[in-house]
Amino acid sequence: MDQQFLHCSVPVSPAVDALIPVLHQIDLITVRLPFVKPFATSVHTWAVKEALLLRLESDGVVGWGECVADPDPFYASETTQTVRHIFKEFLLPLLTPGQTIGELLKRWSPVRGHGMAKAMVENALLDLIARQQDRPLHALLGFSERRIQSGISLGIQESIPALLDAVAEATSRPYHRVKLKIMQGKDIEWVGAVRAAYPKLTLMADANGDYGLEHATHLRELDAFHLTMIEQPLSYSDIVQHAALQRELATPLCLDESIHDLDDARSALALKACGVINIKQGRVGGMIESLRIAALCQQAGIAVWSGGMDETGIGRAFNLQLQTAPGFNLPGDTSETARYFNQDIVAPSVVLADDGFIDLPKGPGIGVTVLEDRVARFTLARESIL
Ligand code: OSB
Ligand code: MG
Repeated sequence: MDQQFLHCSVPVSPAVDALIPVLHQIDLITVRLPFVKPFATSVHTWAVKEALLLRLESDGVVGWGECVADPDPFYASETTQTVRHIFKEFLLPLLTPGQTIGELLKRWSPVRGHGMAKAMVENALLDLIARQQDRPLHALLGFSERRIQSGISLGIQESIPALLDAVAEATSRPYHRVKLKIMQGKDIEWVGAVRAAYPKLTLMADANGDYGLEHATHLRELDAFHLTMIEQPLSYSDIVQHAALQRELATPLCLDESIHDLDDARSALALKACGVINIKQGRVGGMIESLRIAALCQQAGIAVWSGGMDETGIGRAFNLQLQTAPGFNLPGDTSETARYFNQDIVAPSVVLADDGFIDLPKGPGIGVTVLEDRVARFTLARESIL
């Protein structure tokens, strides 16, 4: 084991010193947006995006957070209902105006896990504070503006020809890399067919935990396709077996589901379980914890990227702001709005420039305007808590 990661400390963002304002209105809003196409992983197929939004208002300024939990526990154990419960019963009661963000995160530490619920609240507070200060969130976090790399994640397809069609459509846009979802029975041949048709494409695969260590020899066949990485081949809760698998494969592994927080990242690095970490800020407890993980990985000399959870434009805007931080040097899963939704709830939409980069939206906070009439159109339920 590499002991250096057990002791190294990580710098914190200046945003931990930001003061939480008095909140005059708190709303939990459940929205459901139709996807342009269903999205399938090895575990489940989602036909719609159902998300819990948190709307915070202070003196007429509104901040938004989007929770990445699904209504089901098929990606992670948290669901929109557990988030609602943890938010109302345990997170909100510990939130006091005048506290700093850093103090709030410390007060939340007795609440074990529930990173998705914590991220939703932290996100909405950071957006609110940045908007009050009339500056972009990346500036509040301590980073300058930069253009963001793009990537697209293609769900499991019905057949190899359908997969080749999906890759053709994706590569008609200047994405910096393409990720293919794989599962048992839809892997070696499928990735091989894409590689044969696109010898130079920057390509990776994501199994969402569909394999076991007994598949090591089978997975080693993927080495032939010079993928940039293989994401989460083994169980959503494993780190040690990934370390064993990594010793068997030339292709770097990337952990997604297994990394819930900085401690998990430290374990993964110390055990050499992966060469890359997919940081989803909505999964690891928010922007501040993401920055800690990114800083740790930078010290370790390993690259990170920002994943996605098919978020609406609110969550996607947070993911864009996060990628201004140092260490996010690989293209992530930030794609154009149009591949997810015909109508989103924010403006402007994410579009790729001709060179595949995404320009940060210019406004204060997360940079986008939340279209409240669109939110209303897609609302299933709205609960005012204050
Ligand atoms: O494993 O990264 C994943 C979407 C939903 C759940 C899990 C994952 C994904 C994606 C899509 O890969 C990422 C995106 O386009 O936002
Ligand atoms: Mg993944």
